[in-house]
Amino acid sequence: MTIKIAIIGAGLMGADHARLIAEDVPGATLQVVCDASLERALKVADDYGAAHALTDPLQAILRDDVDAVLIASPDETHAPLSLAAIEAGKPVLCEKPLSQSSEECLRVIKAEVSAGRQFIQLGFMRRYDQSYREMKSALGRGEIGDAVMMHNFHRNVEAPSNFTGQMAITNSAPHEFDVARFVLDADYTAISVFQPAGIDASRTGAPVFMVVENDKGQLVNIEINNNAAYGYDVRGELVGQKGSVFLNTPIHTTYNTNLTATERYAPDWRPRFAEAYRIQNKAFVEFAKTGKFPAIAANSWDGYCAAIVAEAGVQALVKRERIAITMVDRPNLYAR
Ligand code: ISE
Repeated sequence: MTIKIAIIGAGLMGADHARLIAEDVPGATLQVVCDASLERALKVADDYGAAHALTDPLQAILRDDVDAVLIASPDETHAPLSLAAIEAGKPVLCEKPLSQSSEECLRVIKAEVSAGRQFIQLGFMRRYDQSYREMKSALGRGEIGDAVMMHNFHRNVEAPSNFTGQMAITNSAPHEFDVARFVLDADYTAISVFQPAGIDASRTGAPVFMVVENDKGQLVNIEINNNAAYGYDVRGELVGQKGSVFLNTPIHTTYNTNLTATERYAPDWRPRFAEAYRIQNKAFVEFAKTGKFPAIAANSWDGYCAAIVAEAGVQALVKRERIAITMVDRPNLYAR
C-alpha cells in the first residue's frame, strides 16, 4: 500500500518535507503540494514530482486521492488545518508548534478524544535525533544516576524578518520544552525568563535565557539566540548525580588549510537534524498505513504541554517574574 500525501505549505520546511517524501521515504507518494502562492506550489510539485499543485488547503485535505496530510504552513494555520484533517479522518504530520495558544491545542485534543483516536503526529523531530535518544537511554539505564538538571542552547544564524521578540519562546524554544520533557519524563511547574542587558530587545529574535522547573524538582535552562551569526548550533547537557551526557553537534569533516584546522557549522536546522526528519517521516508513513501511533513521536497532548509553557514564558518575560504552570488533566487517550 502506498500512502498518498498532500503537503500544505511549500516554504522552507514544506519543500524539505516534499524532498524527503519523494526521495527518502519508501511507501509514500507526494500527491499534492498546496501553498497560498500557486507559483511556489508548482515549483515544489515540479521539483519533486507531485501530481497536483493547489492553493486551497481544505480542498487538498478533502481530496479522495489524498490519504495523509503534512502541514508545514505558517504557525497560525497548524491547528485549524489539523482540525479539518481530523474531521476528514486523515492522519497528519504537523510541523511544530501545534498552536501558540494552549486553548487552541485543547480544541485539537477535544476533536481527537471525540473521534476516539489520535490523528496528529507533531513534528518535534528532535525526539528522533540520535544524541537526544542516547541521552535518554543513558538516564534510563541509570548510568548517570538521577537527573538533576539539563542545560540547553539553541542558536540560529539570523532570525527571519517576521520573527517577533516573543517568537524565541513560542517558535524556537518549543523544541527544547518538548525534548527536555521527553528526556526527563516530567512535566513543567514554573518558568522564569531573563534577557541580558545591553541588547536591543525590540530587534527580531533578541536572545532569551529561561529556567524551567519540573515536577521532579529538576531544572532545565534554555538559551535561545536567534542572531548568533556564526552558525546553527544546538547543544545540551544532561547532568545527573553520578555523571553527565553532553550533546554534541555532529561534525563530519575537519578542513585543514593554511596551518589551520576548521570545522564548519550547518547554516540551519535542516542538515543538523536531517536524519531525525527522515526517521520521523518514515514513522509517519507507518502510522498512516497501520493507524498505530509511533512510540516516541510527539502527539497533540505534547503540543499542548509545549504551548502552555511557552505561554507562561511570554508572561514571565513581560512581567519579569516567575510564572507557575498549571495544566488540565491528561485525557486517557494520551496515557503514557
Ligand atoms: C524554527 O521554526 C525551527 O523549527 C527550527 O528547528 C529552529 O531551530 C528555529 O529556531 C525555529 O525558529
